[in-house]
This record gives sequence, structure tokens and C-alpha cells, in this order.
Amino acid sequence: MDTSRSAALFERARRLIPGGVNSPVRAFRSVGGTPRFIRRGEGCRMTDADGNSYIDYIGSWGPLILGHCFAPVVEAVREALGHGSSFGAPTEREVELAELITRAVPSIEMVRLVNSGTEATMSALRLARGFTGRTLTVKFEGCYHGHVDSLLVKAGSGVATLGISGTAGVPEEFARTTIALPYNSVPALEAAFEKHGAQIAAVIVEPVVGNMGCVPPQPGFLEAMRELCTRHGALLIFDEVMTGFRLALGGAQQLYGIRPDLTTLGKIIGGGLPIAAYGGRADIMQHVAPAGNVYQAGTLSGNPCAVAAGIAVLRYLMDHPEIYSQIDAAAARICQAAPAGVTVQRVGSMFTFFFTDRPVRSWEDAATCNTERYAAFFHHLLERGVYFPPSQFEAAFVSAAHDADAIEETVQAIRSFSC
Ligand code: HOZ
Repeated sequence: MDTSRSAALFERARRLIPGGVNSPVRAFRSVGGTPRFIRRGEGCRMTDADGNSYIDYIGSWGPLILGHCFAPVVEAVREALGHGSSFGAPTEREVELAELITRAVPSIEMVRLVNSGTEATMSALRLARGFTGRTLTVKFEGCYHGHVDSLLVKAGSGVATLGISGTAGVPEEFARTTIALPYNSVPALEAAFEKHGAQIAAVIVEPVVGNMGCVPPQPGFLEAMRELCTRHGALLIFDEVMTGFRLALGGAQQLYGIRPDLTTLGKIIGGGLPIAAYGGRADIMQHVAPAGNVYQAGTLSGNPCAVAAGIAVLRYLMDHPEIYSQIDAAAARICQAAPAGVTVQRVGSMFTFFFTDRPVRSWEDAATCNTERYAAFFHHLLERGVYFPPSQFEAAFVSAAHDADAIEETVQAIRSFSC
């Protein structure tokens, strides 16, 4: 496979952009080799600067549930852009997107649009502190909630991929406001509430983790979390930036039947354009400025083009709910092809091939993976035109654009790998 143009671009980029990329996992650091510079995408495939084509299982890290260049999204953005790219004033479409979100996710009674998942979790956390008058946050090791200072403690995604501490540049005082617990451990959660219950403002969790690879909650874990938060007056924040509109229209909270107090969304609600949101109980959301005194603002918040893309995607998903069983079945077919000795974990259309022979229920389990073998697997697939996440600690995503041919090509590529 000729990758000379990508290699030349990477060389140029490294002189100008830290590590040559604008987000760390893209740099292929943990798998080695040349990051592919992508020129265009269509459906489930994307083409790099050298003209190589790949079946894409990243989908921009989750947003592209309907594939690249989905016609209604392209049309909606084109139309919106023709009317003006940004106003810094409210628009009718923002109200429409808020209506679609609150209809699909009943726990979200009010919602505020922001620009990124990081902004959404940061704002939700500030709101939880403002509402409860408390300081501490409980998070789980291996979960990633964007690059919010206090939430980088024992984080997944790029922090786990690069094996860095996550707290360089974060004042110790901030890091100390975070209690990091093992995912799926009810006893650890009970002990934390026993010790700090009256100071805990919020528990934030990826209800299905995507950022240490795909790790589902064990039965009873989310239920215990809900019960402990209610009993101790802490808010439960579901970070559904990845799982929102991915696992079901109502996200993981619909799948597992848990009602959080606050939810963060991103990715799919922007159809590939930068948008995110936080929302939840109206009595809590009424504390956000200008309704209340917890401040949060943004020049490009509710950007017309991003909102138009989001509306096009959400409307399409609502009109075609059969997409969920279709993409779940496609993901299941891929997972069946996994090599022996590999632990495959899947929830709906997100999945991970963990190069370990034990179930992965926590970061401690994930850390046992053979990342060198994962790198070999990743390159084996890439050479055959199948683009999996360039990190053991990220989830892969199937979109509605992955047709039967693409799935079969993928299955063949996986089957030709020997562990
Ligand atoms: N942290 C993102 C995945 N969990 C990666 C974002 C990117 O590199 O675009």
C-alpha cells in the first residue's frame, strides 16, 4: 500500500502541529506506522491522500451513524449555510433540535447546546456543583469525559492509549476533587459514599464505556449508582456523548432503564459537525445562566449549520428506527469473526476486540490486553482496507451505510489474521 503522500503530509504537520495531529489518538502512536490523511468519505468508505480506500469503523469516533456524506445532512448544511453561518442570536432551528432531543430522551426536560463533548461535561459538572453546593465528583477509571481538568484523573481514550498520567498541567487541588473508582464495582461506590457522601456533588459515568474499548455495565451497577446518588443527594450524570442516539434513540439510559439527573450528548446530535449538549431535570437546568446563576456561554453555541445537520440526523433516525436492529446485526456479524483467544465485547453497534482472554469489566482488566498484538491486528486490517480504531482502548462503530459487501469484506479480512 503506497502511503507516501500521507507520510509527507505527516512530516509537514509535525513541524507545525504538536505530534502532527489535532487530537492525540489520530497519530497512531500506540500502533505505529503512518497516520492516514483522509481526503474524502462516502457511505461507509473513506479515501486517503494516496488514493487508498478503507471501510471505516471509526465514523469520526461515533457521530456518523448514517455514514459519510449522508444526502439529507449535506443538503441541510448547504441550505443552512446559504442563510448565514452564525448569528450569535437565537434561531428557530435550535428550538426544534431541543424539541427532538427532549422527545427522544425523557430524562432531558431542558437542554443547553454547546460545541464539544468536553464543554458539555465541564458545564454539567459545574452545574452539579452549583446546584448541590458540594465539591467532589466520582468518576470511574478508564472512563473519558473529554479533557476537563478534574476529569482527566485515571482517564481512558488517548490518556490510556498514550499511558500518560492525565494530570500534567492540572492543579493538584483540582485533581483532588475527583474520586476515581473501578468501573463496575458496587462495593467501591458504596465505600466512597460512606466516606464522602455529604460532599459528593455528582457521579459521572459512561453508562456503556467506549473509551477503554467497549465495556458494558454489569447487572446492578447502574441501579446501585442511581440509588446511592438519590440517597445521598448527589446528582447522577450519564455521559452519553458516545452512546446517545447510538444504542437507541433514548441512548443507554433507555436500554438499561435508568433515569439520570443530567445527561451529556455530542457526536450523533451534530451529524459530524461540532455540537454537543447537556440537559436533564428542569429544576436543575433552571440554575444555568441567564435563568440561574451557574454561568456558561459560547459564541458559536447552537451554530445554525451544526444544528441543521443534527436535526437532519435525528429526524432520519426517528423516522427509521429499524436502523438500530440493522446496525446491531451488522456489528454482531463482524464480532462473530473474532480470532480465538480474543475477548469481543459489543453493545449494539459499538464493539471492541480485546487482545486478552479474560472478560473486560474494568480498566484493570483492559490493562491486561496485549497492545502489541492489537497493533499487528490493526495493521493487518488496514493493509486490507479496513480501518479499525488505532488504539486498543477505543470502540469501533458500525453505521447504517455499512452494506452487506462491506461487512463480508471485513469478516474476510479479520478471518485472515492469525493470532
Ligand atoms: N477521544 C476521541 C475518541 N474517544 C478521539 C477523538 C479524535 O481523535 O478525533
